Amino acid sequence: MANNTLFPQGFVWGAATAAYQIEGAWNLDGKGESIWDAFSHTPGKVANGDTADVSCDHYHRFAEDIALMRQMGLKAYRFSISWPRVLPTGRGPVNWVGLDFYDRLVDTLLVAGIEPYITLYHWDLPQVFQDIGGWENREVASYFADYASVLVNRLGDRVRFWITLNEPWVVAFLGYRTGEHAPGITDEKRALQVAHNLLVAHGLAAQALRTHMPGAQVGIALNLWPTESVSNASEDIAAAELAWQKDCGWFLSPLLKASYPSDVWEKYGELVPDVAPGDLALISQRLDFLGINYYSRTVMSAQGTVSPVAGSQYTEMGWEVQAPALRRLLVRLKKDYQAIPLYITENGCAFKDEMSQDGQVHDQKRIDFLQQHLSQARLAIGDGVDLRGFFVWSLMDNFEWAHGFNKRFGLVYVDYPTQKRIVKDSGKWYAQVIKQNGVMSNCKPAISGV
Ligand code: GCO
Repeated sequence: MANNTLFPQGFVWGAATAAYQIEGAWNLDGKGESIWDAFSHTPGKVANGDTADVSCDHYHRFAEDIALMRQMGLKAYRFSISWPRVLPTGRGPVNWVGLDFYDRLVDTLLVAGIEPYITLYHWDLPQVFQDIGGWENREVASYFADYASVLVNRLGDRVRFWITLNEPWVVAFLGYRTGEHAPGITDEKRALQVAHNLLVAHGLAAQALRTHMPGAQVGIALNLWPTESVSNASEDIAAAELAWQKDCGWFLSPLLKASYPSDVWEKYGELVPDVAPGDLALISQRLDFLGINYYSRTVMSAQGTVSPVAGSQYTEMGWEVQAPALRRLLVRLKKDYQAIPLYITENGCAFKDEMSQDGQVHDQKRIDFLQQHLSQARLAIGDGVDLRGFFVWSLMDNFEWAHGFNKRFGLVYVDYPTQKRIVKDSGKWYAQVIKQNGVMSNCKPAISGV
């Protein structure tokens, strides 16, 4: 294998999941209701009426799932914690049974030689908070820091990596602008306030984590996608740049430059959020790493989004497959923002996976997808980007939010009626990548059938 396909020594190979998407046990052992429980139980909100009440039943099957991770040779596992499982009323008394679940999960990972990366918030806000305004209510940001303290006090002796929020863009804009996600509100002004309050919550939680665990590695995971101009015409380029600042710069700039992008701020006019004195200093405190969730790009002209892009392949989500844009994104981050270690905290794809006659899942398209993205990630490292790790979204098929169980992203196939897991060809391929610390064009499965 040529050296330039090898990754740096110690590169972190992982996979990611989120609590609501896999755990099930939505009302067991004292867990409180989350906004996603409430949302998925509301008719018409999720495709096919699906809910994640049971989902992959990971709450009961986590040991089996960790055994699969070990078989694939994962070095790290990124998962999220369900806030209402630990604090059923959001604050106040701890549900020890719920916290114990995460304690056992962490211990079982460590025994398997897998490093836990914890995400504190992957969208399942305690419903009791929604009743007092949810993320629009700034007090919730303080409660989030208290929740972070509970977790770091219990798990900080074993967990080094902490991700405060997953994709605040999605929380704010799909939750409050399009209403496609919980809590299903459609109001742009409120969405922008939520986006700001989330960043405040990030800042407060980062402080809390460091207070209780001085060595904590604290980061945030943003969904970032390059917005690229359809042509070299200056009006197309300007439209693409504005869109980038509006979606990605809106989070990157406060975090890494202590300010909101001024052009976008002006365009928003009276929609802009209330920002209290000191907020931007709080938000822009040191980050130990930035997590990037990369799935696709957008192509723009002065008239708007260009889609489909002629000649491009699309996933089941309707997202363009565009690995070279990942490299361009990483290089741009290095150029435009302060130097900071980066992780790809999510990358992956949904395709129509089926179990074949032979009982296996031959997902060659996913292998091709991951191979292309890893190759581009490796090229970015060659460009001087400080990329430390890569987490496939997702470890296993799961509840894909408003799409329900219709979209399969996993390295592991889940047969929901029986809860049987089958490592897909892509999972076997990934095991080989990990073993060799790099992508080879002829990677053979490192493990055979499960
Ligand atoms: C995301 C989400 C995941 C999704 C994945 C595919 O962070 O967007 O973390 O929950 O399932 O992105 O849409």
